[in-house]
Amino acid sequence: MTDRGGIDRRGLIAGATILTAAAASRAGKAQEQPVIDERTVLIVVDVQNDFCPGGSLAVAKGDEVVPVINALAKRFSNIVLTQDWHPPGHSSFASSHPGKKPFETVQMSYGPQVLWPDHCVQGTKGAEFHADLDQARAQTVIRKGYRREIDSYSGFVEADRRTPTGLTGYLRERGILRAVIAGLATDFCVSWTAQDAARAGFDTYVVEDACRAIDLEGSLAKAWAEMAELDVTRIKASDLPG
Ligand code: VGL
Ligand code: ZN
Repeated sequence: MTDRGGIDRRGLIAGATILTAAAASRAGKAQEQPVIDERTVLIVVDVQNDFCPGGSLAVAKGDEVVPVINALAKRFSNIVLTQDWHPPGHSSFASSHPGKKPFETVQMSYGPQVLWPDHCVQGTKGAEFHADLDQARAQTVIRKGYRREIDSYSGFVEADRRTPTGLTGYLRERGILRAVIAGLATDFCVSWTAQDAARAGFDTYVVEDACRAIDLEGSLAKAWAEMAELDVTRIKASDLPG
């Protein structure tokens, strides 16, 4: 790895007087590939029509992740999908805030919230998974963002940072130790999901070429920096063991 996380970690090692085994193992992790076994899950984030070209919140080249993820998924025995799933009039929609436009930020009870075009409305075509995404071997779908007043970028904890989706419990109960994450969008739902996976104690990897970003005012660089801070490892699909 040549990313910022790797450099930071080496800097930390150089400056440390005592390096614990746990810190050493974390420090080395950026060089590693995840073990893919029955204790590893692939989390496929929000590969839905509205985030693909032609959708209401289209991520540039969002559809390009589909063949990469389909190929990746063949190597995993555990696959979970997340699905952005908003009621009409959701509080993250600019249309719910008179005078506000998409991509402006407002203050919500839980903090700042970017306003979006209406997207992924429950039961609509835009909320469906991309038609070419292989769903057959997915074991569960975690829907999120279904409470009108709370958004949820993360597949684990909603934007109030309190309300769990149930995914942590589901994965823990199944004995999962490692999460490999891909999908849309790198700087919002993928990043938040990866950060929460790491916080929940899963060894967490993001497959950068199996993701595409929105990149709003530096959000992509910020997302990678925040993920690195939490020891999320940035990998490429070709880094994964065959
Ligand atoms: C997402 C903005 C709003 C995402 C979801 O999937 O990254 N972004 N809702
Ligand atoms: Zn959304």
